[in-house]
Amino acid sequence: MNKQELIHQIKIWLKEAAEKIRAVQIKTLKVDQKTNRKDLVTNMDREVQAFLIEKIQAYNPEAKILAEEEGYSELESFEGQVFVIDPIDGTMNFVLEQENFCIMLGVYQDGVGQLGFIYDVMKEALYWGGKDLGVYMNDHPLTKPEDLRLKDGLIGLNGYLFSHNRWNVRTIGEQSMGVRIYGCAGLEMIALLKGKHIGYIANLSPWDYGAGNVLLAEFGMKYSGISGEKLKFRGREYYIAATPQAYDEIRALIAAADSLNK
Ligand code: 2AM
Ligand code: CA
Repeated sequence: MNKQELIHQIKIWLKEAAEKIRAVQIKTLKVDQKTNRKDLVTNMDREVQAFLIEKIQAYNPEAKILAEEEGYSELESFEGQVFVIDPIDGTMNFVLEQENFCIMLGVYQDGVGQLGFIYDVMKEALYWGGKDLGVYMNDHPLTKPEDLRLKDGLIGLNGYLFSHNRWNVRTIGEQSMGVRIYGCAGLEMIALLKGKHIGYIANLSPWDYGAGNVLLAEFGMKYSGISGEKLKFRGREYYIAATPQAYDEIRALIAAADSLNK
């Protein structure tokens, strides 16, 4: 199957998965806690993941899968074709708001990002694209955002980092035009891709950044671990993504906080 055909298939899978989620009666949803009372999983997270894995395995039985739920959360090797899946990104929003959550899927080949898909389920807006393909919202091409500075735009943060002022984020927020906290990595990635935010700092797992990074790279955005290191794609880690200028400014403010703490 060529790349265009794979893109076509993935869009069909994601639309079908989104329809399943939109059809859920929220009262019948089974909600469980994972590591703590704020870390939730529902039967829909599990069902959507199983649905996508079944489609991927029918398409390529050799493909490897890295996904949030049920024993797919670590991979030994990224050789070959790897699908990175978050069946519901923003589960808390799904449960409490019934909006502001995404389905995310990234396709990697030998560790290199090829395709990324972020589906804002309730808005029926699919952001997708990939290496040398551009980035689209449904059928409309997006324009590469301007390389704005930190002082010229909004920054997305994760609530925990902000309330604990980890990594100097209060100063970073003050130097920006303002802080936004969406509680959904996919929506933060979308805001960056549309040029509505200039940066995002959070504590993320590989399925939270796997799809988004492919799209950010296509638009020349920078991303890394908190000290500029390559992302590990294993476990949760601190994450920065930003326009190239804002990225360098954010990194300098984080480094300043680091040296103060030593
Ligand atoms: P999730 O809903 O798929 O877990 C919230 O700040 C963002 O961080 C969401 O995108 C959320 O994705 C992600 N996240 C990753 N690990 C998390 C965890 N253990 N608890 C809460 N949010 C988590
Ligand atoms: Ca999830």
